[in-house]
Amino acid sequence: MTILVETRPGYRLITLNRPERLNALTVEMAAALIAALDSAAADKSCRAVLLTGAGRGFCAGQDLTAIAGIEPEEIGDLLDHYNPLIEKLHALPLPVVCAVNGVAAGAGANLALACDIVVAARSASFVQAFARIGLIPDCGGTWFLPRLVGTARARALAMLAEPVPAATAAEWGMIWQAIDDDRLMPEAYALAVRLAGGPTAALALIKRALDESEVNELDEQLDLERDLQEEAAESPDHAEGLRAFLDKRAPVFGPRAD
Ligand code: LHQ
Repeated sequence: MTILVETRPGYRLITLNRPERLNALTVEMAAALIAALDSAAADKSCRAVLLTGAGRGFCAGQDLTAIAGIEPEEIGDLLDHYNPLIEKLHALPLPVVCAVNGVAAGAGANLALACDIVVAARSASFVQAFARIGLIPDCGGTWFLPRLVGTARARALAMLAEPVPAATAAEWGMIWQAIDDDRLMPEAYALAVRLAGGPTAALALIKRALDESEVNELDEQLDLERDLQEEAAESPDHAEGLRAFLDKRAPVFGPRAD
């Protein structure tokens, strides 16, 4: 199986599973990932997703053995399979944690950047490897990178295709945290559990608000915040959060109400 999906209490653990190829992506894997995300979103007991890779790499991007000798239009056709995955990950109404356990190259780097909270092992690195093979960053690279690290770094990373160590990626704001290798998965599980115990409706609305801020003017964003805040205020989680504050106790958020 090219991916492994484990249902854990409160969250789904999805593991890219072609370790002998550093989890290089195929069309089959993209389809399996989309199906796993759809299934996570449809299952009301699932409140977060954790994505990681098996073996020593996170994901080496497109499986290059599959594109040798294909026509240029077929490269575009391949992206027709990957783009819906990136969109789905980004818009999933559940928090998505990515634990980058090793090198994340090409589309693999941008798959990670499409997630909500990215943590990486200190030994991991991010490489916009595309220019090395005469291609451009895809799977959202030209969209995520400048927004995360600014245009100066985005241009250099895309053009030079140099690896960025996890610690630098964290320092630059490309990812949330670099974590000692032996602590990566325990910390990633703890993050997923913490998010799974969070106010699911508010977390989904936070994603929406931040996404829409990419294109909104301030006045539009303030209007959106007003509307989404009303929605959040209607959730039982808000009532519980407020009650817990006044009672001086930790909140116990209820099941997904969507
Ligand atoms: C691989 C791969 C790989 C197959 C390592 N494919 N086998 C999307 C859609 C449509 C079209 C085009 O593009 C895209 C987006 C893209 O993602 S394009 C960019 C694709 N990725 C790359 O260019 C990265 C290629 N890989 C590398 O540069 C290195 O493998 C990195 C820097 C990731 C890791 O280097 P090492 O740690 O030294 O490992 P390695 O190179 O020895 O790889 C281990 C094995 O994995 C090796 O196989 P072998 O049989 O020799 O043990 C590699 O051939 C295989 N592998 N990446 N993308």
